[in-house]
Amino acid sequence: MLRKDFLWGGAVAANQCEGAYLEDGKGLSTADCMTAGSRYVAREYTDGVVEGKYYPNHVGIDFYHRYKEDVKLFAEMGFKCFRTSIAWSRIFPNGDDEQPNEKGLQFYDDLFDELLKYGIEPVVTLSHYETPYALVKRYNSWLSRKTVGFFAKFAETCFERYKNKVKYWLTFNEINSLVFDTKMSTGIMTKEEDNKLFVSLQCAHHQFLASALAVKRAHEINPDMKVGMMMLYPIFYGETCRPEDQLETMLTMDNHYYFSDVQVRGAYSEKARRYLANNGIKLETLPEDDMILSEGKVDYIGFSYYNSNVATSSNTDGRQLMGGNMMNSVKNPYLIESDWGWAVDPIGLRLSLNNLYDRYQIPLFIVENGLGQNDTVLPDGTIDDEYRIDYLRKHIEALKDAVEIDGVDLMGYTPWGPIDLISLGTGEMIKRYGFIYVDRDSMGNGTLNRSRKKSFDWYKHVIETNGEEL
Ligand code: BGP
Repeated sequence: MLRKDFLWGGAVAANQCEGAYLEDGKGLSTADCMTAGSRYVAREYTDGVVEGKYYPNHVGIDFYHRYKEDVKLFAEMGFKCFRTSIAWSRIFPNGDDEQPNEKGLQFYDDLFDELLKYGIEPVVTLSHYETPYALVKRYNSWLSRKTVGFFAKFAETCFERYKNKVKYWLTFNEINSLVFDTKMSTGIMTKEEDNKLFVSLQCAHHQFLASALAVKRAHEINPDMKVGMMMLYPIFYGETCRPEDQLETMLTMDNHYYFSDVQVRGAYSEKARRYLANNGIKLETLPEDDMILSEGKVDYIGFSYYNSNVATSSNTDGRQLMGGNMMNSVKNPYLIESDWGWAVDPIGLRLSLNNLYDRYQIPLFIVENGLGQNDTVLPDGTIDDEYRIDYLRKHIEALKDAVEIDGVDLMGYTPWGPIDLISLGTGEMIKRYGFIYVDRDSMGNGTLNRSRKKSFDWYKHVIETNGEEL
């Protein structure tokens, strides 16, 4: 049985749904500078907002103005929690402002009040792939140690303001994505001549410090607050049982445990130190850093899981690859792929839960999972998304196995995008995850009206029965 207080809900990010990108004093963020793309065309990250280009996040799904209607629908499904993020540039428009923007703070007060009115616990990410754009221009974003201080102030402002409303926090969304996409989480565009590994790991070091300072401060402000780390868990299988493929699998995963080891254990592992030295990376640090990290260990691990990947020691030139959340790998012949090429693998979720729990022994929280697929609205207005139900049912079965058979301590499950929103990877609107359909296409046409899909009632029943009836 899942625990009685299991946190069923859904997860979004401010920049992918709120819109109102310059309203009520909000400053420009890195996410506001991402154009629309598709599965085949990469999103472009522009220097500020360029006229004539389409930026889907500027309107998102207009959650900023419609959140009451949306929260009501979440409540109707029986959500116990709702994960969203705070747009940093709503609170500190330039990131380095002296005073916070009151209207930004008020928006989240109102949103949290609305959730709490229905008994829905907010789960809040402080940084979900958006950095105030001014910090990128003025300080080179997370490469600068100054940004640690700016973030710490932002975090403290949020903890002080929402200490009686928000119990569950996450610091950096998918922090380990820094190893393969520095731009997404920092806004830094590396140049040919840059040492990319140094840039990403120096930014990571600063985010580790910022996260640790936030954890410590949160506990001082309200000891009941729980602050988690958030990682993309990219489980890898070796392509064959050749030892070389297994070694490749281990080395690939080491790149990701590099992050969770620091945030959970409060120190770089010996392996991480060797990795830095072997790659000739000398991080810029201060003597107090070890202490800061050790005092800011997280309370739980939040992670996203969508698909599994395959590691190989063979040459991949000319081979057909499969997609996945933020990365590609060689194909897994045993799995089917979604329309966007991501391998559907519920057992991979059970394995991921086991891997993380065996390694760290602290509570886990699946804060993202789901199937991105376009939906067809039938002539009578209904949407029969049985494929989404099927995906989620199998993943919930897998997480139950991890809890009931393997003994994993799991706090909750918040599938990604309970309401359709802008895709992070492609900027499309038609890559839909929701139980709630939003009438808008990838070019920005549509009424933005909301309607219930078939999965809406299904998920409601899952929550009602605490996952007993799927
Ligand atoms: C994760 C992000 C989310 C998100 C999700 C789905 O990496 O944390 O912000 O959107 O993946 O990815 P996509 O939107 O590309 O389908």
